[in-house]
This record gives sequence, structure tokens and C-alpha cells, in this order.
Amino acid sequence: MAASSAEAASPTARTGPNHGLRIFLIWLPIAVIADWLLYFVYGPHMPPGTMSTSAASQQFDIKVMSVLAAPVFAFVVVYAGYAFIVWRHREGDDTDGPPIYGHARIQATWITISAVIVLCLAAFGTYELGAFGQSSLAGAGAGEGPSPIWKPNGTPLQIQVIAQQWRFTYRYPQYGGFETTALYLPVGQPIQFNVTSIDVIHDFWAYQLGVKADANPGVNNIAYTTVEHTGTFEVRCDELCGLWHGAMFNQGNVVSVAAFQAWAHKTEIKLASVTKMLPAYATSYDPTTIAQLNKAMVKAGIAGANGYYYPPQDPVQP
Ligand SMILES: [Cu+2]
Repeated sequence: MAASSAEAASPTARTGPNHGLRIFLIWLPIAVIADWLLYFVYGPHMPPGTMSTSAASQQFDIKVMSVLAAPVFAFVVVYAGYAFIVWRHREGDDTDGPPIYGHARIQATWITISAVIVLCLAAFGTYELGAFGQSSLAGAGAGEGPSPIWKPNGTPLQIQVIAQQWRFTYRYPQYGGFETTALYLPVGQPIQFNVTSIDVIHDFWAYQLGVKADANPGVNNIAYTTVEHTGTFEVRCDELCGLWHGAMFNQGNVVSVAAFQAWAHKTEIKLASVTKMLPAYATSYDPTTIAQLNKAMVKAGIAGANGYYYPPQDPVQP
């Protein structure tokens, strides 16, 4: 009687090998090796690289998520493989499998492990987004809107990103407010991108810097980063914005602080006469004012070059 009631309480109990232990022992080395390969071998090559603090932080996040995901994926594959091989249909065996309606221990383990992974990732993600204690990681490279919660320490270099169909221009308010199509950044200094648009919705995406912020008309969307290596990076529009969206890209340059200051001072002087004609620096621009300005510029015989807004017919709109 005792034996049959124990069987009734645990319908999955069976004789034979301990399948759970076997699956665990097959899974464990695969999970350990997969994690080691992902973190140490493939990890340093994961996107978006380590050119800036935000890029490096995103690469670290992807590494951590991979290390958590790989054992789960390995378990699914190992369990499926084990089931296909060990529990497959045998020739001449037409009996049904055991009628299993639940297993409290497996269910509790399943729910606990899933909950722990998800909650730990939520805490980790929140920590990484703010990067508390690491001022250079404020906001982890994402657009934080007009009043950022996470700010870097000190005074960052401000660069306004003005998107329009189909080009980015950059304004440097701390250097007299000149505007140029060339993007130069100093290495090692916190940078504040003030991203806005003067027509439709665009998106400022500097992939290698791990910076991505929507460019909305009338909105000042702020993103921070600190670049750690000199070199070039690509800027792309990442929001379908019209016919020439695919051609809306340019190259950014990261140079030494001295080289940046030399460039900024030289450009400020070079573009002084054009800067005077621009609307005063503001965190967003009224497109109707821009249209009037364009009209005035066309009337004055100025058309399409560095340092000022393009008239609406250049490039030609369909
Ligand atoms: Cu665009």
C-alpha cells in the first residue's frame, strides 16, 4: 500500500537511469564552454565596439546577456537531443507514456530560474542605463529627451545635431554658434549632443560611438558620450525620412583635444560671416523661420554650401 500511494503522489517517478543528472552533466560543460567562448573569444569583437564609453558599455551589456542566454539555449538543445535519442519510439513498443499532469519541483525550479534571470536583468539594465558612479556613461548613449535624468560631471562639449532632408549639420554653441557639415569631436571629453530636426523625424545614429537619438522637429533630444579613441566613425540617419534617407550619412572625426580646439577656432573665424546670418542658437528651430531665412538667403544669391541651412529645393524634393 505504501509503495502504491507514493507512486500516486509522484506519477513521474520511474526506475532506470537518472535522466535529470545525465542531462545536467551533458549540459554543464557545453554551457561553460559556450559562455567562455562568448565572453572572452567573441566578446571583444561584439558590436558596437569600444570607441566610446557608451559603446564599450553596450558591448559589455551584450556580453552579459549572451552569457545568460547561452546556457538556456544549450539546455533547450541538449534536452531536445536527449529526448530524441533516449526517449524515441522503439520498434514494437506501442504502449503509452506515463500520464503526467504536473511536477511541482520542476515547475517551481522553472519559475524561480526564469524570474531570477528576468529580475536580475531588469536591475542590471537599469544600473547600466544610468551607470551610477560612472559619470562618463550618463544615459549610455541614448537620447534622454530635453531634460536628462543622467548627466555627466563637469561641463560637456555641446554639439547641436540639426537633421533635415537629407543631411546632418552640426552647430557648436560654445564656439560662437557656427554651423558646419563636418563633425569633429575631442577625445576623452564628455560630449553632449543636442539632437533636433527642422523638417520631418530623423534619427542621429553614430554606431561606433554607441549613440542613437531621435531627431524630432521642435524637440531638443540630449545624448551624452565620451569618446575614448581617436579615429573616424559613421553617422547615419536611422529613421525612414524620405526619398534620399539612404543617402543621409556622413563621417565624424575624433581628434586630440588640441587638434579639436585648433579646428574649432579656425572654423569659427572662417564661418563668422555666415554665422551672423543664422538664427540665434536655440535648442530647437521653428521651421517657418527657417523657410523665411532660406528665402532671404536665396534672394541674397547664396545657395547650398557649408554652414547654413539649405533652401527647400536643394536637394530637389519629389
Ligand atoms: Cu533622415
